[in-house]
Amino acid sequence: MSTIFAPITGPGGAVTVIRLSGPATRQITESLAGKLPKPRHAALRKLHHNRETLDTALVTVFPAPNSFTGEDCVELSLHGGRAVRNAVISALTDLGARLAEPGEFSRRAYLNNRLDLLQAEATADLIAAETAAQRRLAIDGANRLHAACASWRETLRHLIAQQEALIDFPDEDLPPEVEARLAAGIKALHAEMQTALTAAPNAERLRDGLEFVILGPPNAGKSTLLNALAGADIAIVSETPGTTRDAISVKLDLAGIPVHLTDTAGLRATADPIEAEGIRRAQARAATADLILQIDDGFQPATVSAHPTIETLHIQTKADLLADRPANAISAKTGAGLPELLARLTAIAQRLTDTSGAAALARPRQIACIRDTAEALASALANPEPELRGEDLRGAATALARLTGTIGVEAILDAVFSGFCIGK
Ligand SMILES: Nc1nc2c(ncn2[C@@H]2O[C@H](COP(=O)(O)OP(=O)(O)OP(=O)(O)O)[C@@H](O)[C@H]2O)c(=O)[nH]1
Ligand SMILES: [Mg+2]
Repeated sequence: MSTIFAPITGPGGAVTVIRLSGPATRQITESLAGKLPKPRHAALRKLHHNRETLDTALVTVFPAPNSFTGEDCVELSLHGGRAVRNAVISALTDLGARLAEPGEFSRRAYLNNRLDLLQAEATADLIAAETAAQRRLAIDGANRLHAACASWRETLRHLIAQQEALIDFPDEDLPPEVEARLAAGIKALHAEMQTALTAAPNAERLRDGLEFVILGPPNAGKSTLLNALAGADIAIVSETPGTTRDAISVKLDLAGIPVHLTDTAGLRATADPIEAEGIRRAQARAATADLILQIDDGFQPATVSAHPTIETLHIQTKADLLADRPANAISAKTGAGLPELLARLTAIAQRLTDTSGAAALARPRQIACIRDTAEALASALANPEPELRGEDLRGAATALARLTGTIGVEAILDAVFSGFCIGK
């Protein structure tokens, strides 16, 4: 097993922390810093290499197995700055350590049973979280999923044991309730997983951010609305119809929920190939949106949505120019109706990401594991033949074990850990 290291702080700070993990960690650190401090006590040491002083650093040793990775670990808190970091990195390389791959520390932690796959994914999500709701999903949602998973595993273990009893003692007079209780147990577990699967798209949306797309005829005030909602001058506004060509996105934080709001080219028949490409892109964005903001300025025929299955919010713009202002109309010029629109968008965002306390399956991998488990349970229910039912229940247990990684499959591990940043 090689000894790996990586800076675990971003560049530009006053301090750079480098983490080392692996069998040669102590020896390499001693060579750099001299006598090691007591475990888990930070101590100041001069770092030397090739008779040169590299830095004065705080050194902390975390001996195996009580470390992040479960291996011997050291953290070196250096002065920030590229020269110090580069000098220490090249000294560590000289001494036989190598730069860690993305996610390699977490992968070792998983292999040493310091965390399971769900916990590893939750850590990655927490680091990537940009809004309050995403942070909560990465902490509370992941805790709920972890607890649910443990309880499902326990239930399934009992169901398998009951099924084994039915297989092993077929001729004895087992009371008929045993069979009925088993079927009811499978049904209840299946229902719990269906509930989690129903909430999954909302958890996924919260993790990835919602996609809201502004669509409508040219000159209707789409770019003006994007700028107003973003509170910044991002898209070009002009009275010339057909101004916007590229789809332009901004990130909004609606009560802690991340929303990507996209402004698009105005929809109309056009001979201009560049504008036509812009319109094609607008429709493509709308086709995968969570919400379409359908803009109408009251001066030209409203466009009919080509995306009837996607939730659509109709918005009347330029209220200041209309004699009698319709309810819900907005004016970017006077600001009328904008707070109400923001409140409606926030309510929609909350509804689309609500997981209502369900176990939050926020990744395709997690959803696939639970779907496979639920399918095996459904098959067990449809199978009264005890041996076949037993087979289905064991299949369900295997699929569920993949969720936490109790059954590790190399391909799954690669997919999970390659999504991490270096240093995690
Ligand atoms: N009076 C008034 N004018 C507005 C309002 N919103 C937008 N406008 C004007 O309408 C014109 C078009 O605005 P844009 O935001 O560029 O419209 P668009 O829908 O992005 O247009 P395209 O990019 O061409 O599709 C500009 O002159 C804006 O100043 C409004 O609420 N009131
Ligand atoms: Mg525009």
